[in-house]
Amino acid sequence: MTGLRVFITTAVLAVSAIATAPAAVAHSEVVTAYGALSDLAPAAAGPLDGARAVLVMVAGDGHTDVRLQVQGIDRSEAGRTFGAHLHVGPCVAGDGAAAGPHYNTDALAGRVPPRVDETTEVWLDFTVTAGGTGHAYAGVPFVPAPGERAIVIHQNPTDDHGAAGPRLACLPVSW
Ligand SMILES: [Cu+2]
Repeated sequence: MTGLRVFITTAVLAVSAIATAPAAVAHSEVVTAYGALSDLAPAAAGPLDGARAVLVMVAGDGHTDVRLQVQGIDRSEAGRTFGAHLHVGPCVAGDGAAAGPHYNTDALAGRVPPRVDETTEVWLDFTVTAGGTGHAYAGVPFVPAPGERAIVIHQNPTDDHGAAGPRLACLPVSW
């Protein structure tokens, strides 16, 4: 847990730096979420069973830095990459569909067709380390609107169309 505490402290320090900077950043906000992942595929044992995660989002001036740290992943999965994204809906154990589609700024703005990439969505794919952890960072040119939302972790890496296969687990994030 020490690593997780350091992670959060770093985010808080970053915000302190923003707060003391000249008025360039009028508003900044930090959102954190942490805890055990909820299982979205409970019918079978999975590589993320028992895993935990920390999410930190630091938003300001139309930009958001998002960091995800996962620990407790089955170490036999070292080297595997999981897709992960911010979804619009809530994280409900056993109900992957509840999380809804990706949080996509174009889709939410009604743009047709929406662009699906790392500038309109929050993609947080991570590759499992030998120690059973995963780390991801996304810097996006928007500030996600508040809501009851979910970070969904998928079976596969995210492809060019934003698809990453079945939903395995999620972390709730509300602000
Ligand atoms: Cu997703």
